[in-house]
Amino acid sequence: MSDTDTPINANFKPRVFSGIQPSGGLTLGNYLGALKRFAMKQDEGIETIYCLVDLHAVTVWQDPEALRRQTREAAAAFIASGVDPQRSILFNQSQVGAHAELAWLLNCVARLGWMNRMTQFKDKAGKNAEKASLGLYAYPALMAADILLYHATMVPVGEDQKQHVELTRDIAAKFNHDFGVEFFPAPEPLIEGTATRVMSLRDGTKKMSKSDPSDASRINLTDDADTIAKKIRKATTDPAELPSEIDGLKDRPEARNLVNIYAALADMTPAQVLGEYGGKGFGTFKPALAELAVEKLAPISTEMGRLMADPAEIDAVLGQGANKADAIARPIVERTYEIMGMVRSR
Ligand code: AQP
Repeated sequence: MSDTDTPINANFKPRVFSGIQPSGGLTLGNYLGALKRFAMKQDEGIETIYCLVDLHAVTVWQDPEALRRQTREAAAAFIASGVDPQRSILFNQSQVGAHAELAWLLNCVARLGWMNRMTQFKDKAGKNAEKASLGLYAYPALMAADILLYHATMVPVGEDQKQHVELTRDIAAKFNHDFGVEFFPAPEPLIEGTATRVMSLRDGTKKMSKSDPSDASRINLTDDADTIAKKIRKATTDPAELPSEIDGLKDRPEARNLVNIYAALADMTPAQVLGEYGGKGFGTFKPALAELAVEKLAPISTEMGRLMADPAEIDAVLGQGANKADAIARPIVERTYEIMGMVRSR
């Protein structure tokens, strides 16, 4: 590779990168906060790169067979949600070795003080941080590598990932400063829409999460119509009617969550939803939400089922995506080695 292949002081072209951990079945939160928006970015004609971040998933223990199945299922969820592997690059992280390589280099740029401020580590490690894996602690530096490896400029994420994208900007800036280059861009977190933080159906103060021990807390993309309707019917709510104005949702996290979910699924604003349902009780609103959720999610779960019937085809898609990702990533990691002073002679 010559020094000129990946120029320093490049003008960075718009490029989207984002990922999802295949650490369980994907949820409505992943769909509204990530997948739906991933497909929209692709449809806007921007170059889009999407990754099933299996190296992130193993920062907590994963059953190997389950991880393989979940990775294929997550790939099916991407495709069923409108991510087209012909127009977006779709692959799983471990098939492109440059992710782990750049992560190591960036581990040496990131500062311990920065990592100590990451709230996701504190949340996930809990009271037993001494027993957490070193990988869980270094997770944000691997995420920085995922993004910077493609010189991505935009990262669509849910609210919970904002701090990690900001850390990525700090790591990029420090690298550029330390080596006197303009090699890495400062990627922007894209946190848009009404569903940037979908909450648990059992507790409106907790994020809906695929690893929540309670299955009733979330809607899985593989849930059938009856299960979706039942979970919405049983969702925790207060006894009051829905207000007519947004202000009336303050201090009512569960009601706000269901209104936001409705708005995001129907492509409406929460104010429009309240315009329709203000003054009505949950006895009316929940069945309407259940019907809407089934209408939007059933085609996705049906398509996922169809795709999952042919795992070899999913693996082929991921392999082709990995080749395309590698073609972008390899020159960038090679250039990073060179900038840092490592001899590259083969
Ligand atoms: N509840 C949510 N609301 C909105 N967006 C969400 N995302 C996740 N949950 C919600 C967004 O989905 C993308 C992928 O996230 P991830 O699976 O890589 O990790 P996570 O954020 O830690 O999601 P989970 O479901 O909570 O995973 P586990 O339980 O394995 O830790 C991100 O853009 C995220 O913001």
